[in-house]
Amino acid sequence: MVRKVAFITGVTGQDGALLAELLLGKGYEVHGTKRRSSSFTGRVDHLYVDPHVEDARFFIHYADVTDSTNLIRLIQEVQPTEIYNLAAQSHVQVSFETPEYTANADGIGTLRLLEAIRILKLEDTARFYQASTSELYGKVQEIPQKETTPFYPRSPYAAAKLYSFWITVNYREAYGMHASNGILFNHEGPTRGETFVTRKITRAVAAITLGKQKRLYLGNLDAKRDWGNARDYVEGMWRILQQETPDDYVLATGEMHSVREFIELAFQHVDRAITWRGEGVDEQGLDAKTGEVLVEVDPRYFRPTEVELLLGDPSKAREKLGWTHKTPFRELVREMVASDLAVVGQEKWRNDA
Ligand code: NDP
Ligand code: GDR
Repeated sequence: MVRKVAFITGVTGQDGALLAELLLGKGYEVHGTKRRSSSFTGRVDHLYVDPHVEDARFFIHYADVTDSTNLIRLIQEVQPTEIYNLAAQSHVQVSFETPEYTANADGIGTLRLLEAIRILKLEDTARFYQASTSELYGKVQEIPQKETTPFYPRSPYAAAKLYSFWITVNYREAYGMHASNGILFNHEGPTRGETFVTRKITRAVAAITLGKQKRLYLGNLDAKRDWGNARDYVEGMWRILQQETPDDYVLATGEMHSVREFIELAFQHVDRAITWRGEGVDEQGLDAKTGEVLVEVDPRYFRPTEVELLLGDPSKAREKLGWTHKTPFRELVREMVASDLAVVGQEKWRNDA
């Protein structure tokens, strides 16, 4: 039988947990990394089984992508056939506050993993996936954005990921590694981190509906993104590594919406229509019936350099990988609002009790 052993850095993140679940379903043995400091492991708790159980196939190891020796030791121990590098300081705005750390984890972290493969002479047995991003496109050069569109990073996060993109290409060309980049556009879901804009909105809509919050403060409402469902995207990551030849692929929906549209749709799911008043920093979103201010712009959420719009062309992934996104935008928003109504409802119930 062919050995199928996956090593996932950042398994406690949104994508890591969904990917682990997908691969376990496909019969893989899955090894994921978490940090000693990870305070939140809720996304993988349901996958965990006591490693003493005979048929356990999911294992968690402590690791940090800023620590080469622990990566080398772990990869030597696990001897993975597929390595998915998802670990990153993944928040664009936070990268302006912690640029050096972000470069270390999101840039050099990738180099450390590629070097581990080389040092351990696993070039012929281990395939490597790098979590590249639509943020690489940054300042608009072409719409829609595809594999051949020039990059123009607009944040320390994107600049670090640019290094990772190219070092992955370089190790593929220099050492014949099966190393690929997935250039993924924004993908979301009920387990998305709470400070990313979609989850911030759906949590707030739930909290406002349940009387736990009065107002939602946001930054740039004009930003436009190509938002897909994370569940669909982890399937694409896996498909990328099943190809005979390593390559780079855009995964996107090919549809774009503004932050403002996301807000309107999220409130629609709780039967509230929003009207807009003012402009720029003075813009407010009002309940169309009562006039109550539900959304307000707070400049603290503006970024020093913004990525105004991202729209992906996933044709190559469709043709070569047979991959397409499956979740309509409206359905994604509905699923996130419904999930947050349940989550916030439970929190309220516990607090009240
Ligand atoms: P999350 O922020 O949800 O998860 C990131 C994971 O990386 C967490 O498990 C985190 O652990 C871990 N991590 C952070 N720093 C380190 C470190 N120094 N060493 C080891 N682990 C670390 O991100 P997503 O799941 O959304 O994204 C996964 C990857 O895909 C990231 O690399 C992201 O940049 C990239 N990406 C994401 C897109 C998206 O729309 N979601 C789109 C394109 C790319 P901890 O809990 O300890 O912080
Ligand atoms: P992004 O996602 O920067 O695209 O990076 P995020 O959800 O943080 O921002 C999307 C857009 O919304 C605007 N925005 C706000 N953003 C946040 N977080 N909070 C706010 O209050 C707010 N108000 C408006 C932003 O300015 C931006 O234009 C995500 C991450 O997952 C990256 O790791 C990944 O690489 C890219 O997606 C693709």
